[in-house]
Amino acid sequence: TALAGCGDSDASGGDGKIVMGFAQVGAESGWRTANTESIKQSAEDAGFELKFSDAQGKQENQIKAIRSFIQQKVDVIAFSPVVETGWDAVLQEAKRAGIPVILTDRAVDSEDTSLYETFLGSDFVLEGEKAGEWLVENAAESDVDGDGDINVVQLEGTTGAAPAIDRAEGFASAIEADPSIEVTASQTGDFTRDGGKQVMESFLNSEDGIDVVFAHNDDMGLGAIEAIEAAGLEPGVDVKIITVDAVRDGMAALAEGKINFIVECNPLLGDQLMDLAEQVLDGEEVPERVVTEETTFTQEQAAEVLPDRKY
Ligand code: GZL
Ligand code: ZN
Repeated sequence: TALAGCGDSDASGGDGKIVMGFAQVGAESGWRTANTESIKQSAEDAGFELKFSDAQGKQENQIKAIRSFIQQKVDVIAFSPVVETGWDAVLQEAKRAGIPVILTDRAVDSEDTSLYETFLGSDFVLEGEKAGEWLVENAAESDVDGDGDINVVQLEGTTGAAPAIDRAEGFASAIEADPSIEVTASQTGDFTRDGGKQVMESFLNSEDGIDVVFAHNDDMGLGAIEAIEAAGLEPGVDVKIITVDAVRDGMAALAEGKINFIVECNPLLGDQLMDLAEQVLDGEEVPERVVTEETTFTQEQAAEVLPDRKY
């Protein structure tokens, strides 16, 4: 139309395209890679102009990216906050600039929910509960050393990140159902394979009678598998492993019996994000919270679905 792109000052692409600034956490895991691909593909499919930044896991980089999106006067800002705290100031700046913000994947702890339009992402407490419930249901065969106690070591996600905090909380509440299950050691592996491997190596040296590993994501679980095999033990048999995400590499390990149970965390948020952004920019009401659809997988189920997995 004649008016489109008539030198309007804001960053909306010359041809009237919606411009979205997306501040991503980083590229720490298979989940994150799949999430980034989904955001980029969905932006293209929706005809958005996407300005994308990768913060390498640093909050100050995400804040810088959001500030730059504000300067560029993008139409809408979306991001996955690497940790829950420390966002109020920059979100106030976006609000003053009249730029709507959509949270995806991870949450912020801001009391003021007027600082963002909606939060699209998984229920991480429920994910932790699903992991704990599986262990309670499979307690008998999870006491690998037969000492009557089920000793769990926990590989935590990034310290301060909503999925790490909430998965630990959900898992702890679910295993209260069986007092013989106890988390005897817990440390962050920062959601990376290397982190999971290093922490698992130290647990194998310092902890006696490890029966189960609960890793907050597949990548740390895959790192733990390397450490367990290096110690001459058989993952999935000598040590049971429960993880979260269900990315391809995790599902392959589950299908081959090295992992025992995976709780899915769906990274494919792109289409829903673009729909929500359009609704917000059209001035439509959007729900304050949109919870992602996701399920769980046993070893048998993984073998069945692996060929069709998109990520
Ligand atoms: C969860 C997401 C987590 C994944 C990890 O929604 O924030 O971050 O579980 C990723 O794999 O690093
Ligand atoms: Zn035991």
